[in-house]
Amino acid sequence: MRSLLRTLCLTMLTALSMTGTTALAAADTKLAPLTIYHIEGRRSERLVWLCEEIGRPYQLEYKRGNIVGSMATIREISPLMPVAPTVRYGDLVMVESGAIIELILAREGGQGLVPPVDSADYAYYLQWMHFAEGSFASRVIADYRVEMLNVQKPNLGYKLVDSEAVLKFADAFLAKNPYFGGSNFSAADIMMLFPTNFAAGMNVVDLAEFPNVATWKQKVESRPAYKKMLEVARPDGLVGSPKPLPKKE
Ligand SMILES: N[C@@H](CCC(=O)N[C@@H](CS)C(=O)NCC(=O)O)C(=O)O
Repeated sequence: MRSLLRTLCLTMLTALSMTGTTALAAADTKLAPLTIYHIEGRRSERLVWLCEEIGRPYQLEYKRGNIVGSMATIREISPLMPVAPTVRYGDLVMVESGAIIELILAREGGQGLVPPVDSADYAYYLQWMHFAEGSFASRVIADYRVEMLNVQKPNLGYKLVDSEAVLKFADAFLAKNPYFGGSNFSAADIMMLFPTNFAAGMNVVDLAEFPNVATWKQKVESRPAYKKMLEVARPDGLVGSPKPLPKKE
């Protein structure tokens, strides 16, 4: 029974690890091989989405429905900093989604996902590329954890770092610009979606209060490359997500 299960798992894994390469058959042989070590619903989805946007071949490694197993694989590749995403890009093993995206786009040509360097949009692009992790994800995740403690021990009155101010800032930008990179869809949008979805999905904020962000989210999630990402990197929907906060009154 155990060996049957192992064979089944190996077959599934082989199928999964082939997904990206199969989807993008017209591989450019000059490109360094890229393996994305992934966990469903996590930041590694950014890289799958990026590759689907630019038609860049990749190999996707994860154990479907098995977050612990996917993390164990990542730990083998990056024992000192086991996080999703970890990638193997040519001979390099690398973490930090924004840096990986910037490296791929810089080495392989912006592929339409980076505004021209001398444009006003380029400054916005850089701001939101870095804001996504530097301010947005860090504040939202801090607020999620603090609010969880407040739910468990209401009398301690832990203070939040104010995710709503972050969303207000993003919403005001999107009132004047269709995308975080200014006029066009860019890698900054790919970076910004994860913390937006974490904030909304975990009930840290109510997206109904930020209509421009809500409209933008709908727009970027309807892109064919995003849908393809969901198909290959999240085939069973969200698995093993953290517990959402109670909904705000
Ligand atoms: N700033 C990093 C964050 C990476 C990160 O923390 N990833 C999460 C998943 S979304 C993770 O692997 N967490 C597991 C852990 O920290 O043990 C990035 O953007 O790549």
